[in-house]
Amino acid sequence: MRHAVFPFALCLTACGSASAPAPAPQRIALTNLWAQPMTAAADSAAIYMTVTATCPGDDVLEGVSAAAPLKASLHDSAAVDGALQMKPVASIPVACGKPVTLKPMGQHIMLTGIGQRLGIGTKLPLTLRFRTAGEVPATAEITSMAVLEDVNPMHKHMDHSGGAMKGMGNSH
Ligand SMILES: [Cu+2]
Repeated sequence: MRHAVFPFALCLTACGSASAPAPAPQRIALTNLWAQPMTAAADSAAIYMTVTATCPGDDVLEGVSAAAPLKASLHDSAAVDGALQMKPVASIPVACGKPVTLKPMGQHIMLTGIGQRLGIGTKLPLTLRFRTAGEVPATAEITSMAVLEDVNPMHKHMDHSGGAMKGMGNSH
């Protein structure tokens, strides 16, 4: 009668966890993903999205990574003396049921180390790390070539490079 036992044995390994009640897992929804270059050279990008955590239970976006040699980090922006400045932040809280929107002039994900000029349609894969939900993969696409002005004085040395003027846009 081994053939009658066999399916049961299969289920012990494949279905065993079904009987163990577990709390509903935290779920994270990422919507409206998009990105734009952050410098005139268009070799770094800011990534934006709306992050929603399901209830119950709040979550915290604690980190982000991208495939080497790209570097991804969480950033916030503030206007200081009329100029936009960005600084790294350790985490971004996401209260359950209250979407958090990463957007220009605000919180965003910074991607550097790209090493080539980005264009419309470039896809940027990332992994977001949440305290409760764990790792959540995401892909943002470059949909705007507008470059925020006065992002960071250290970027100005790139302005002389070929093609940079196109990236600066038509300010008039
Ligand atoms: Cu930034």
